[in-house]
Amino acid sequence: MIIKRYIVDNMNEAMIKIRYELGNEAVIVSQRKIREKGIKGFFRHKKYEVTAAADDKPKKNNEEIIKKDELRNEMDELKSMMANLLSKQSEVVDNTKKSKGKKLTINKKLLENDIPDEIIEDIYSKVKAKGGKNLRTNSKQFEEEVNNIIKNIIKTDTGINGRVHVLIGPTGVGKTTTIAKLAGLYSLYKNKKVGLITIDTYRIGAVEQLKIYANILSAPFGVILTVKDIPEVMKTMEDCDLIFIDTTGRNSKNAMQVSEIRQYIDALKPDGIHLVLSMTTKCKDIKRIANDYKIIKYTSLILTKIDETDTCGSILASLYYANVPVSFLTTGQNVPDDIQEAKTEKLFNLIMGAEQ
Ligand SMILES: Nc1nc2c(ncn2[C@@H]2O[C@H](COP(=O)(O)OP(=O)(O)OP(=O)(O)O)[C@@H](O)[C@H]2O)c(=O)[nH]1
Ligand SMILES: [Mg+2]
Repeated sequence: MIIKRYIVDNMNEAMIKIRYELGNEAVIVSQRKIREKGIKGFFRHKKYEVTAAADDKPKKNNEEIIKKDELRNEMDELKSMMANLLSKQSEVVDNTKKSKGKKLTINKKLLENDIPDEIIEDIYSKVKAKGGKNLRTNSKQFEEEVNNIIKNIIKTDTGINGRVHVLIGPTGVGKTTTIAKLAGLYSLYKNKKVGLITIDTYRIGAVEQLKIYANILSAPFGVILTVKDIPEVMKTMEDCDLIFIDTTGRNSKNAMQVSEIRQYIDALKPDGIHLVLSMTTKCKDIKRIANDYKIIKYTSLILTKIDETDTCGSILASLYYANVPVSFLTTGQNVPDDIQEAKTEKLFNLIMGAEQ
């Protein structure tokens, strides 16, 4: 409450001042006639002392009040316009979120399975090139087109064609174990006479490792120390239907080591050169390995350690970057059971995370 005292000549003046300073709502609390003190005051007009009161802050004048009211109205209008705009905007955001959510269904599947962005982009541009330009990425049709393109990338080979097969690849991916599995599969289940050879004399114990499997299977076994040994060792295997040759695991970044393997392969002239890749390898590394090993013209892929990974984007990456069919998958350490011929449907399900 504000209380203010005015000394005025008349009540009219008092009302103007009070309205101006305290606003329309102000009330006059008291009024009385007064004279100024002293002799001078005796000869002057009487004055009025008016006391007025108003609530809180003084409302200066009508004009200001009107302006304030106008401002308030404008503010209210603006507020309701903003609210309108915001609700429309959030509708748009909601719709975008919803469509993104749907769009993510196929995109999410690809990303969740660690399929490299580069491959996803290529698949999407292929869908568009095939006439899917106007397809929404969240539509069923778009998803079907993506699936078809992935199935087209997947190529499988019926396995072992021809007589002599070499397994190559990075260190520790499972080359020797896979040779033992293949030898077991073909000798025990397919009644083939299988011979085993190793040219891996680099790693301690590597010869022994394969020799043990050869002994278990009663398969002929040979060791190639130099390129010159090849004809002689191959002669000892003349009666074999199938010959599997193990090689030293090589870091593909070392071009010298890779070309050393190539010298042996050029001399061996095998029917199949199988690049063994572990599916626990990062897709970026798969790309590099697949490219580095291209100087040895590998004819197929053997994908190992499928059991050790939850995401099989590495399968698609291997197929995409190597551009040769997959012949076998290995799914564990058990010799010879944990191996199977590659089948498109199985690979597709693994890539899309529908199968573990
Ligand atoms: N979980 C799992 N382990 C595997 C698979 N294949 C091989 N291994 C294991 O991987 C390890 C390496 O296997 P090796 O056969 O010696 O690999 P490599 O490629 O011959 O190795 P280097 O000769 O040293 O280059 C062994 O412990 C195998 O039992 C598989 O499919 N799944
Ligand atoms: Mg080995």
